[in-house]
Amino acid sequence: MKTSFRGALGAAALLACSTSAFAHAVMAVREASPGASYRGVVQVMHGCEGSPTVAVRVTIPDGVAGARPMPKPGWTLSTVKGPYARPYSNGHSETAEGVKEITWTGGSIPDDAFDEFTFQAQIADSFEPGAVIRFPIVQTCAAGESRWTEIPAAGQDAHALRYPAPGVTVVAAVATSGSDTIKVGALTIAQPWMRATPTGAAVAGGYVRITNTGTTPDRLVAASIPLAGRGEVHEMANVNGVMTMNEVAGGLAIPAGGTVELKPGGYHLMFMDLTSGPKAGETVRGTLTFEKAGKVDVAFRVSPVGAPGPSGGAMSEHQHH
Ligand SMILES: [Cu+2]
Repeated sequence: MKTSFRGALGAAALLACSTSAFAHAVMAVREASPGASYRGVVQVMHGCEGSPTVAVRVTIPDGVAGARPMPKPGWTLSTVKGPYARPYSNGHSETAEGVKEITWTGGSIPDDAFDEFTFQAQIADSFEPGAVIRFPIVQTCAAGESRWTEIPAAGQDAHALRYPAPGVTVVAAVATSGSDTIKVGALTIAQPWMRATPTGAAVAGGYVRITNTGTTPDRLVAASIPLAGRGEVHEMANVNGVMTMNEVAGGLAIPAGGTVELKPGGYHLMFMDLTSGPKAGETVRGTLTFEKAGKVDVAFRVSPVGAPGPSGGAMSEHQHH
């Protein structure tokens, strides 16, 4: 009896799994944070019962602002703009309307192939962690259409729906594992820090560990702090026995599934034209800019002048190009 009971449970679990495997269109990045940018990746898993996919339309729900689609070779992009349910504020200005719908048409994805459609947007800071933001998606095929547009009623389980709109779960911008860790989409940005600079120093180095838990690479393309006129992403190189550093051309790649550590003697952020030096014990707010994840606000903890970093070395020993 016990064995057959287990067998019945297994069959039920299999059924539940096959329902999600049946989904034709999903959102690849399943988490978003209030007040942060969100990279939406609509994944088209297959066509409509043998027919190729020829159009993909995603509805941008309330609370998601500033949506910008990524053009896709071979596809024509169109957007529908409209008023937001509530004006969106990014702290500097308010926006009352924007893109509410994005459509890619004109291409063709064979039924047995897979493809992705990308957009970027800002998540309103009014969302509470645990909330689910649903993005209705309509997939049009040469023959037929799949409408992943059903929104569960309050308290209703989305699994009870036949064609639920793909959901993205809101998670707190600062992870509970440590106050120095920030999650933005697929990126985890851990322990931003810098060293206090000697009096009169014109440059300061910044360090951080970045992990990409997603399936697509990203790039760290810029960094800034209010104390510095400009910031760059640098790499160290040993040229004829002399350590030199240069800006990383095109930005620092953060590979899918990989971790990149910026540390003394290696990749680092270089803040130049300092108007005043960072002082030990203070926290310097700054912004990292990623090609896909967008702008991320971070806080660099400042260690004493020459403090040993994770692997030693001091910026002042290095020549600058
Ligand atoms: Cu440098």
